[in-house]
Amino acid sequence: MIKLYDKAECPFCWKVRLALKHCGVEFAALGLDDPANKAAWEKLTPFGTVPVMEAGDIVIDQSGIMLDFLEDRYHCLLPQDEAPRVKARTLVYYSDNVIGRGIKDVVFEKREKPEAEWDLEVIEGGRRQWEEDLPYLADALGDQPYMAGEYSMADCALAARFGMAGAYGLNIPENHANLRQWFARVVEGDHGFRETAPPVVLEWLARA
Ligand SMILES: N[C@@H](CCC(=O)N[C@@H](CS)C(=O)NCC(=O)O)C(=O)O
Repeated sequence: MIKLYDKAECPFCWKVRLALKHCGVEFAALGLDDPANKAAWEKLTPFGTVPVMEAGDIVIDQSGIMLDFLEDRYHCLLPQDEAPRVKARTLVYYSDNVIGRGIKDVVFEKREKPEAEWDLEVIEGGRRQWEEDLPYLADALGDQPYMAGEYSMADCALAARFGMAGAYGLNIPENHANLRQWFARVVEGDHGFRETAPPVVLEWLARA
């Protein structure tokens, strides 16, 4: 059984949980709030980050390499043709390095402080950044059902980011109807979204 040292709200971790689910791989998510898990995790990574995956003798401490590992082993995360494979990987990169920046500002501001102490300028700046980073994704998606045509690692990565965005008050503006439909498809489809979501996202979905 694969072990995944993780944190519920970490988007890199959620991306991997979604990928494992999609590939039909059984795994144990080991939260670092348990001191035994934390001690085991510390020995496995020089980076000090989550997620860390243990698959038998194989230890992986970068989420992108975990996706590649699952794809290599199970052929479950990328389309067959070359162009959509490149596109899926490019969108994972965008998810890891670009779309998260506005979301992170908002999440950190809201999560770490009581509402009375929120810096509204930081939150507004994060919202603006989020909205500036969306058109690239709307163009990439176009009228396809999923980011690279069929469901792929790109959808796993972006579903986690959009889930966290929604839970912390960042909506998909109405002018991006295709992104709204894509997100609804990911949440409501058989993709393990709810089963792998952190509590804050489930609470948001229950309210919405
Ligand atoms: N390049 C790493 C980035 C992972 C990462 O930044 N994880 C964050 C949590 S979302 C982390 O562990 N930060 C340090 C910490 O939480 O102490 C990967 O893709 O796995």
